[in-house]
Amino acid sequence: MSYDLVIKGGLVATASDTFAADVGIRDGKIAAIAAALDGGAETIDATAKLVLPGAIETHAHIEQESATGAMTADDYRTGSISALYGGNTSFVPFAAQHRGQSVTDTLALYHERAEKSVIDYSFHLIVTDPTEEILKKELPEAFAGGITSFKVFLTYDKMIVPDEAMLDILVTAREHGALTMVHAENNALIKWMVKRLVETGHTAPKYHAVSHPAAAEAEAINRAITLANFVGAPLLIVHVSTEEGANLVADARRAGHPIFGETCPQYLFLTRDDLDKPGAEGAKFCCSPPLRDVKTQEDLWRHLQAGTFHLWSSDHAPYRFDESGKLSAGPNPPFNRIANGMPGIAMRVPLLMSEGVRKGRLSLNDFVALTATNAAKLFGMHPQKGTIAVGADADIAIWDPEETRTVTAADMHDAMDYTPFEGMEITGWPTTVITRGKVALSGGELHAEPGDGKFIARQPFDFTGYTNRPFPELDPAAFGVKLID
Ligand code: DUC
Ligand code: ZN
Ligand code: ZN
Repeated sequence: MSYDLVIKGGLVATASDTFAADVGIRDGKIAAIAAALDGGAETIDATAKLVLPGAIETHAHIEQESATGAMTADDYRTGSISALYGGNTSFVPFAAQHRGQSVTDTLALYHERAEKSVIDYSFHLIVTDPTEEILKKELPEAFAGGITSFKVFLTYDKMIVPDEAMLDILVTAREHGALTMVHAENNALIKWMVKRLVETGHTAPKYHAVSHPAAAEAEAINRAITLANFVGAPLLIVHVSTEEGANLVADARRAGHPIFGETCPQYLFLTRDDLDKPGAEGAKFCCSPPLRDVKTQEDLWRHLQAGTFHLWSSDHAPYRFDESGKLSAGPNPPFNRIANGMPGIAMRVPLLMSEGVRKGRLSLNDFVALTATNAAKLFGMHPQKGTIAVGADADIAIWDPEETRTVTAADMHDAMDYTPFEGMEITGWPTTVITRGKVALSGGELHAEPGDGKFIARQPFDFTGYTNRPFPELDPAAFGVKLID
């Protein structure tokens, strides 16, 4: 047999197995996995390296306008390049529908923006305006076009979806096999806190954390799960930042509901003390939900180890530390006028390798699940993406588990002027990244071109293993009334 490329001598790991093998690639696909393969037009020596599925980033804000008009610093070129340097071979950023906009037009705009991506991509829709037309026509059309997930917000005045509309959205999603993602924080509680803090002159960045209490997250997660379970719809709670929130996700899973959780590196490696840096520096660490404390870091590690979270995502939301981003309201902005979010798309996977796998907190297989396989399964891309198997896309990251580097902003290869992880010493880095059989990155050199990335039309949510039964009030067999399809 002949191959375009053979990766020789590495230790291959999937979400279930770790084994020494050569991997043969032909026409952009994995064609063979065997103890020894010859016949490669090109060969990569992976001795003492890990050969892993390319990671899949499923929470990133790229070339996205916020509801207040702020544009992220990264576009699809820089965002995808930075992702590649962090071992990612595909990503699923958001396409944000703002109020009054059509979903169809929004998607067309993001399809155009994403043409310069160097890695494969899809989008989650952000839905802020679920009109009848959108629920009945535009969302089903989007799902049919391979956009099988979307995000709603239970907070922010310009984004918030009331509970009744949330039920409409969940039912539409369930009917069409789409996965709803939710930003779960109680809007009223946050606004009540912000008002009191600002009125009393407490406006430094550190009060951002005070204004978004753990209770706000717990209440909204509980509500979102209750609504989803009521109609039997799958739900992903994104960026869970508290023990209370993680416990709610774990309880729902234990009860057999299709409820999923995601957490992010910032909640395990940073704390609210970072918001208290001198001057406006704390603005760099303003994100929502906010950074918490050391105990919460330990709680979230425990939940990560226990399998509560399916996803480990960056929530890359890059706003520069200048007037285009964090300082748009002036050099010393009040905490409630600082763009929410921080960059991290290049660091998500190396942080988990270093602090998770290398420090013995997670197995290599759990690492693969959290960074690639679970995302591919949850978002309808498996087995094309997210694993090393014959027939899958040859999306592979070769890692040197021994390489140690100190994190610097320049090494992120993004359009940002800081990284919140500056100065951390990280062991384990991707050295070669292969996208659909092409060496896109090797030895720090980029070989990918804008346009190399292609759109991934995703499959519907897979309900296998979940009962998917709504509450009895919606079951025609129980009360003789048919209220949903
Ligand atoms: N939610 C996100 O998911 N990212 C950035 C800000 C936010 O509110
Ligand atoms: Zn969010
Ligand atoms: Zn986000």
